[in-house]
Amino acid sequence: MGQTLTEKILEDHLVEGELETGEEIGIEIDQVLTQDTTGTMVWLQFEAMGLDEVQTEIAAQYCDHQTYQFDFKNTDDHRFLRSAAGKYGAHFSRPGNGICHNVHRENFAAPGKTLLGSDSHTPTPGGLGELAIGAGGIDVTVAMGGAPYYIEMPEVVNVRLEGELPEWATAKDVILEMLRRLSVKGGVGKILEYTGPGVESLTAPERMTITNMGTELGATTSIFPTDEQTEDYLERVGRGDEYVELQPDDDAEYDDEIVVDLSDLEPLIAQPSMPDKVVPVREVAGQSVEQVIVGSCTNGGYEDILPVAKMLEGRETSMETETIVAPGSKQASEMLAREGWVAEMMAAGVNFSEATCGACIGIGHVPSSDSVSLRTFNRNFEGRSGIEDDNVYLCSPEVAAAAALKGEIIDPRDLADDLGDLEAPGIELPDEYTGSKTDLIGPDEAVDDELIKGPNIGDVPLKDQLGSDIEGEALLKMEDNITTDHIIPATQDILMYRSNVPKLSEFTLSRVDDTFAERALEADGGFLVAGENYGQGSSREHAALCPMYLGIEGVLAQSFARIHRANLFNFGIVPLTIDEDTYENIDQGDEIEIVDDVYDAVTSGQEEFTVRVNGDEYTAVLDASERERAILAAGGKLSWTKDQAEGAG
Ligand code: MIC
Ligand code: SF4
Repeated sequence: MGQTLTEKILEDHLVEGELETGEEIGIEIDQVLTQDTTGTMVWLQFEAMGLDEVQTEIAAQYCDHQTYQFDFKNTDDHRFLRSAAGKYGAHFSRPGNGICHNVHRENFAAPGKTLLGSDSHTPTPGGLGELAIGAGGIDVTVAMGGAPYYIEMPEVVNVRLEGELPEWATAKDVILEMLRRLSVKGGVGKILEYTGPGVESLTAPERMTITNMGTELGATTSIFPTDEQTEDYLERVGRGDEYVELQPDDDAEYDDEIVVDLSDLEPLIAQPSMPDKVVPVREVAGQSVEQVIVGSCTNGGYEDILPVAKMLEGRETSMETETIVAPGSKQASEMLAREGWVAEMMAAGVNFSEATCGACIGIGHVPSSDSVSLRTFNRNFEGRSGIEDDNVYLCSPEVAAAAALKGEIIDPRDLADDLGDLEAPGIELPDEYTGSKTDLIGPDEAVDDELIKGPNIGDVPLKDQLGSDIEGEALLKMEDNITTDHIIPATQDILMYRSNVPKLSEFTLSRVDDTFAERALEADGGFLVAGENYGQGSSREHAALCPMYLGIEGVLAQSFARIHRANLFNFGIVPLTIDEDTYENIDQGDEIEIVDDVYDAVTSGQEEFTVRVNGDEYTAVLDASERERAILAAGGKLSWTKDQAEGAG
């Protein structure tokens, strides 16, 4: 039987297990990436594990999420990260150099390699044929120390692309269409492998817009085969020698198939406040737009901003709309500046910003209250923009530029009809991606060789070994699709405590209930209860680490998002799956008791647990591998890894 592309790359990196759906496999990791808001924990854990040198081919530390440095805490984090990269042998990308995924794709992403990153959009270079997976920080730490990364072999789904995109439809519309069809949980447990005759019409950057946002579907990763487009892109970034041809076998068997005819697509838009609330732009046209932002790791490339610049050239943006362009990398900014496009955009009324995540997580450019903000980003979870009553729409750069010109949501085809002389800009790659490399410091140019820790950088909290009796209150009952932005928001006032867990924990779930953290600390133990897809969104391990710090011992949910589920194991919190009936029967405040001897049950491989709620008994399921059970029993991955090292030594 033939192999899928996913299977080929996995087999090449397989160190444990078999490529059977649902089986746990261990794979070798070639590259890791981390960023400023997850990276401090990565390196603190690297230090706590007693590791002394990066073992992967490439390790890259980016400073991208919080680059405005409002406070010494941000600058201290960045200085610490530079020192850690220097001491342990990683590349260091300075604040302002751009978003990790953009800078990584320009400099390091390569077909056939594996990449593990402490950011949920790590799958971006799947568009170049790299098998790239997002994970919690400690998983990245361990991989960077040279150990394999373990996952359950996902289903591999064939996403067959046919036809070609018509004018004004873009790669963003391809992934918005996928979200419309599959929803934010439609990709959980799956790798989406793109195939079919439509693939060759998409340039590598367009493919990376699609793979980037596979994360919003909950997919483990997304990947494209490699071909002339891939080679062409690698040549233009000056790394043509890293090209390898990678295709699935003709008789490859997939677990499922989805067909998308590109020629049927039209400009689409995701409405507030979930990336899957997708409709044609025409359905919501006419609403006035106060803010437009072009950028992010999804649509912040040179190729994404150039169409905007072309559409705005010689025109003026609406007086009612503030238009911001924030490229994904300094390289893109520098190239657009040298070619004169930055000046054109500025003349049209654009507020040109530095290359940062910034506004995507509510740092800067917060929309005014109860107004419409149109963004080319990948996520629009409620409150993520920095204000609770936000109305964030997600769309392509072309749709964003059309709104900037008109001052309201408009399908660019209709704007073109109105204006008469507006042409579809299409996609254009530069002959050569130039741009200085001054902000990327290689391991052999390291500035520091010792860790520098400012006063805000704390220790990694440890949890005791798993106990036998777990009981406590259902401290919070939540609905479906709770995001990590609900659990630990990423806005500036909170983000600056990512290296200070006791302080950060005060904000845990405050968006859902501002008494939670205090109640949890007082209760000293207890449960969280949630519906489907609990913990979707970010890779931030703080969303498990902080509940752990507050004493939460178990989460009962109808289902979990992949990375968050792994993070719960990594921090010793028992994730139990319950059915809808059980969910309905638990109220916030109920006393919950796990009837079994939890330690024994977890270590002996028991799957079904009896949970007593107000005297009634229900079944909850622990679906976990032997390794995950051992991690849970040890009180989390840090203790487990240390125990293993001691055992071995
Ligand atoms: C996000 O998009 O939510 C983030 C901020 O990039 C996170 C990482 C983090 O929380 O630091 C992610 O996607 O993993
Ligand atoms: Fe940054 Fe937003 Fe991309 Fe996350 S989704 S890496 S915050 S640009």
